[in-house]
Amino acid sequence: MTETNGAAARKLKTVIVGAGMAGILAAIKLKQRGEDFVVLEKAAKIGGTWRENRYPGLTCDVPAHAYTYTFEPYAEWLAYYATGAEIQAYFEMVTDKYGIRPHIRFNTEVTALTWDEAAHQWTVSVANGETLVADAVVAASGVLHHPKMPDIPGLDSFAGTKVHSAQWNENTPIDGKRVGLIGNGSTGIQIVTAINKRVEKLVHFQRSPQWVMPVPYFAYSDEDRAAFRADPKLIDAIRFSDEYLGNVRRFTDAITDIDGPEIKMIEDLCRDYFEASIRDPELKEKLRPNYRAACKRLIYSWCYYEEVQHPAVYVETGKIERIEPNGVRMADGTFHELDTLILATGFHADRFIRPASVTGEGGQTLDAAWATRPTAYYAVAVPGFPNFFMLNGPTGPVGNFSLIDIAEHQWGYIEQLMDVLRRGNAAAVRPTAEAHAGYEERRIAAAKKTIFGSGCQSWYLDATGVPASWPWSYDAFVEAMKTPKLEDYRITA
Ligand code: NA7
Repeated sequence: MTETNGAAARKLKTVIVGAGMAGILAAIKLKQRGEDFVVLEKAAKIGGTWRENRYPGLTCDVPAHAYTYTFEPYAEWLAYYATGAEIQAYFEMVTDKYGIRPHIRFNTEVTALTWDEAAHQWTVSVANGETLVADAVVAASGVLHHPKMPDIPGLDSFAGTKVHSAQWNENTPIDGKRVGLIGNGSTGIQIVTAINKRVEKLVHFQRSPQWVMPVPYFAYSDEDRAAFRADPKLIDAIRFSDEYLGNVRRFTDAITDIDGPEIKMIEDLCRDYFEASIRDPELKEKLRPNYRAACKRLIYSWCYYEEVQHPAVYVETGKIERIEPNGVRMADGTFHELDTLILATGFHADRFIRPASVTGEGGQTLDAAWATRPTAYYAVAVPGFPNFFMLNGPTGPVGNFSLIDIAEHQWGYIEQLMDVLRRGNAAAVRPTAEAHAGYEERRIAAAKKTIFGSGCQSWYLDATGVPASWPWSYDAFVEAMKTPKLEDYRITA
């Protein structure tokens, strides 16, 4: 380790990749420090996931007042859960309020990041052929943004309108149409609740049933909003309430202790809700999961079970044989004639900053480093890739809680690593291979024992079937993010 004390602090030049929730967070924090940074955004607008997803029914399943930056509470939410459009408006507002927009270069896709060993800097290549240099890179490129198309024969032969949920087009024919919907993760379920009364019929193709957690839903009145404006402590009272933060703690305890009382509580809630809600015995058997609640990401809903029982909805659980120009053919020969086919089939969750190519020390690539699985030391840094920091990167906490909160804690950790570069003569900081290997060994052993690894398919699993997430409690995460163990980092001048 290099002695870094004594020398003057320096300002860093940082490139932030992505102007979604995490990139805007990083930009605000760097701006407040008076640092030199630029945000490179491939699209023409900010917002990341909230810019891309515009399907009917889009709602964030984290209570609205908890899905905000801690430093920017928001009195204007219309209801306990916010729609995607409201959240997009929130991020637009914050971007302007903190003067971030002039720091964003839109329509600027990062294609390559290359560590320059001599200069101790990243060379950042963008799609128009230009290059920038940076002392540090913050990869805030999101997790779920590469739509996954289902591998069903004949998909391209469909002659009606076909759309992936994340590429929603406002003109998609829904009203009075025969609509097919493939996929029943959080997205597919929200779409059912939003379009069931608009269609002639909705065939919901369900490969695996889902557990649904009943949650409260209510609108905030003008008086509520006026009260929030007048006294932001009322907002804090929701955000830091036992109902939200207590639930987050109980939730991570439930995930990590699969024989404990918290997971039993979740299982009981889901089962009781299911048993009490579905009236038709045939539909009930179709919707009954055969794996444990919370193994797949839990569906939080206040209305799905009611809406799926609308007469226009048919839940099809047979095997899809192929897609034909006019509809979907099932293995038993049944044919569903359709005008519109919606693919709510999820995302390639293992991409992170890729397809941008990232080349670190000694010419090693992130693709090679991640040949087995995407991984990062405490989810933020990778051995061999100095001064490269990730927000919501691989192995971070995922679940039914706010990723803004997770990113804010990660930022606190990353700032301290950047402080190492700012102070003294340190030019490069990266975790040691040994520290990372030890972390991964502990993490994988623990992850296999979480509820995510209890026997179901989900986007939480990596290519080897191991849950790709933080496998310990929320409090353990907060504690780990408080201070990086610098002895686990190689710091060089
Ligand atoms: P998810 O949660 O990955 O769900 C994808 C759904 O699509 C799921 O029901 C899959 O069934 C289904 N699927 C995928 N491929 C196929 C094929 N080939 N045939 C039939 N069904 C298929 O994506 P979402 O967009 O709903 O949610 C992603 C996250 O966004 C969510 O967790 C929140 O964090 C926000 P399966 O269960 O694999 O049988």
